[in-house]
Amino acid sequence: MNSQNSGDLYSDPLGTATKAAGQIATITGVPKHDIALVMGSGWVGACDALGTPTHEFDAHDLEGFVAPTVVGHSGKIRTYEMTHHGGSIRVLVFLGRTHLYEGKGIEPVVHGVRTAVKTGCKIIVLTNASGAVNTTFKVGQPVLIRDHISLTATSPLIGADFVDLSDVYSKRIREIVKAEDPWIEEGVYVHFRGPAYETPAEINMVRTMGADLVGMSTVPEAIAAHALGAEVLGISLVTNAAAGVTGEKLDHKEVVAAGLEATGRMGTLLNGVIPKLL
Ligand code: 8IG
Repeated sequence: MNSQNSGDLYSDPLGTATKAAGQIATITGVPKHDIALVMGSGWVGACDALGTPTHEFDAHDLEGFVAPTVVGHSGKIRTYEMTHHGGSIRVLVFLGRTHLYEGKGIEPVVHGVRTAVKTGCKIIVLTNASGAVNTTFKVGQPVLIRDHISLTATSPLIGADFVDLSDVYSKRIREIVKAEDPWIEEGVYVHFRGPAYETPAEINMVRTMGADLVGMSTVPEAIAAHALGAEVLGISLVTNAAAGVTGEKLDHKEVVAAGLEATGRMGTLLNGVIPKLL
């Protein structure tokens, strides 16, 4: 992040996002993007299926972006041009994200999606890796996020912004994905702050609550994007059974490995779905 501007993100998050969006337009020469993708752990390789990016640059060169600290989150931004029915679709891709557990507050966590909306994106695709709370889910399986449970006691929204969250993960878009991949399952994603994984007791608690997937991201971004009027698609790649399910310990290296293994299938899914979303 450009340090003389770091205060702006916290005091004026939307103004900072607007400035960053202007910088993206200048760097890429693309005045308006249509769809943004946030590539979570294990998903970065999947965007190679979208073709050759027309531009790639470092997020932290833009107003308000912090350098990423997690393995598998490079902090690069790419722009792709895809076509559908002869028309051109501009896709903005964030390789990696900032998480609440990094301790910088919630503003950096949602700055990417806010910037994407300010570049013109009306659809935000949020990908992540997660642990399976639902014991029928298998490692390497993509799951459509149908709804979420937030257990972080924080929100990207401040003040009397009483946003309706009954269709955050757009039903319209979920139907398009299911038409593309009829076997894809849906689930409820629960957000814990981390960085520690859960205890087996916590996993049993959230299973009782109706959760299918557990992770440390996506929920604040979905809320921030929805509050700005964007439609959200959330897809989670199951990379481990949640704590206590198999009796094995959880290890971030396994998460990255499971993601690498699923790269091809996730790429095909994104490449098929993205042109149909607009
Ligand atoms: I990948 O089991 C991944 N991310 N909180 N718990 C939480 N986050 C995760 C998990 C998990 N697996």
